[in-house]
Amino acid sequence: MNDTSVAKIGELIKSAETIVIVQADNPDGDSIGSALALELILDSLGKNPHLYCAVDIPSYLRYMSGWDRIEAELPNQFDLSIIVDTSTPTLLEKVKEKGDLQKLTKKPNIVLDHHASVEQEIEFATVTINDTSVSSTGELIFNLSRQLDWPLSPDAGENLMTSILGDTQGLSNDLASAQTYRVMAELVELGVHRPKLEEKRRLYNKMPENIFRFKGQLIDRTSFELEGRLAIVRITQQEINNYSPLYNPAPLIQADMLQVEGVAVTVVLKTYDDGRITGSIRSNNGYPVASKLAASLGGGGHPYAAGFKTTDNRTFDTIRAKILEISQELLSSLQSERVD
Ligand SMILES: [Mn+2]
Repeated sequence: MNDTSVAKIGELIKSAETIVIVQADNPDGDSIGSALALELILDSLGKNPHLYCAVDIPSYLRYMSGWDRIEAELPNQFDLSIIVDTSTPTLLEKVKEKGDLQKLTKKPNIVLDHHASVEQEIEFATVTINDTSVSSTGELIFNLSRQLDWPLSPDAGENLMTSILGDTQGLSNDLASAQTYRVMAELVELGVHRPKLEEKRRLYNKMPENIFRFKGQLIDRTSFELEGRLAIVRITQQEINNYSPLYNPAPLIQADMLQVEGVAVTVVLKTYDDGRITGSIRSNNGYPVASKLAASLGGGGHPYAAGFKTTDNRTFDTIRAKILEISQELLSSLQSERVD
């Protein structure tokens, strides 16, 4: 994080009153935790924060208090916007469709992110911090709050902890650095109670019986390719309609796919009637190929967690074949690196 950008962020916020906090089209634990923490911080700085997300907040994230303050409309007037957890315009398509992106470009804008592979930057941003050394946007905001002397209440701390735990899968993946643990320790000192947070999340993540049975169907349909190194499953529009409002289908199955012996990479594909296909990619430790695989389909992300979306009407079979081909290449080049 360079000092000039940090100072600039401090100034932009100081001179603004109404500030819109924008989540991209793929709200996850980090995105919502960062947004809610920023809202509390800005509020205590005497600002008038406004939470915005163009898509519905998935139900599995609704255990977070404050989620219901997130609106799909921009306020009539605002002075500044802050985009959290994305630095690519491809994840702001819904914002654009609603005509809101145009409005954002007319005012100063701050982008706070931590994603390594970005194929295209948000051009209208006044300041961008894309810090790949932190686990999550939540950790980035914690660092900013220390540097800029922002007040951090236990509630804001709880949101930041949710961000960190979300992106590090409970401090279990490579994104959790020594520094991340230090930040976690400081959050605990601030008064955040992790067991309570965990309990809240678990309670909310309980599934209805039909979701449990749907999980069985997905397990049944998962196919194992490339000698068992790639696990892939498809979710149809009908299933998205039936089950997505109740439970996010990819997290329902993907962790279990990764637990199958021999599996290196997993892909959960959602196919929509309008031709769109989205893919959630997760890979096991030692196989940092997720972002590269996503990039080959126009997406991006982290080495172990990435995603993509196609809108050019390529068929499911075409996308599937491409995934097999690229995964094969990426995995065999990993193997040859090791031999060398
Ligand atoms: Mn993130």
